[in-house]
Amino acid sequence: MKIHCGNRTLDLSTPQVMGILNTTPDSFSDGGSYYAGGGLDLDLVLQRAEQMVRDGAAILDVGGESTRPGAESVTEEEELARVVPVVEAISQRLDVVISVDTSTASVIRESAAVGAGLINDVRALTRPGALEAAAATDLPVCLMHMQGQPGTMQSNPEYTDVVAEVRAYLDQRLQACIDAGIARERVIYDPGFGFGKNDEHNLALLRNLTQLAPDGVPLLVGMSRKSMIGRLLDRNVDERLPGSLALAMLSAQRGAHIIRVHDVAATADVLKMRQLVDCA
Ligand code: YH5
Repeated sequence: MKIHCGNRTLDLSTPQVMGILNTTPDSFSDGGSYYAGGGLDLDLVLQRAEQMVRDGAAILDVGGESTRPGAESVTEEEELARVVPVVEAISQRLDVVISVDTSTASVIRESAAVGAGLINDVRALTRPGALEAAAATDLPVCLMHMQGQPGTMQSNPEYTDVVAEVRAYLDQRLQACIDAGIARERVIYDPGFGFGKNDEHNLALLRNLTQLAPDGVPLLVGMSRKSMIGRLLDRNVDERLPGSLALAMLSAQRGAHIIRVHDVAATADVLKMRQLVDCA
């Protein structure tokens, strides 16, 4: 399976690593922030981006909005200022697909104009103008499922059948994409681990990953360092690498095409080892 990301083609016949590049000033989960003095330090971001590419990331996911419960909401202007210069700088310097983690129409448009290769939206293009903006870019879109809103989604998530409900939502968003002129070949599904889900929900989604997307629609998963690992293993955020790697391997075994992680080198090793054993 191949997917066209602007001027680059991603080969998804083996699982690919997406490295997380957070440009929020409050980012606590990836062990650092790129803010110094009073602004975003582009050189620092570029160094980290370069390292992730050397470590084996096929995609870098640039995000300027924090979706964790309790996080400050970001204005459109602030999000543009955090994301667009980073996308532009990476696209001029590195050979990698740049994904933009955004729900905002203007960020979608302006990022695409400076070299983004993929739109990753945790709100599945439901914000006003987002669907139209994404359609106009010709780039692939990742549609993620979320129950509720970032601030409150973890208070008491409830499902009758989490796998069926997540699948039905993604199918409905796929149809909205098709109606807006986004070809089915451009769409990626993501069950949204931790977004309005308790541990049982997350585990049920992982166990049944293959049922979550129709044939030919790639699956992206993101569990790296998330709270589910913290709760299930009783680990602080800086102690979640082994759990994250286990989940990366398990998602690859269950058919994930793109794995979104903080620890690119370690994840790439795990996937390489799987490839050597299973896919020779
Ligand atoms: C995702 O799953 N997640 S942002 C809390 C953490 C660690 C990590 C407490 N954007 C996803 O990564 N996009 C985010 O520790 C995403 N899929 C897609 N497509 C949340 C995050 C995180 C939150």
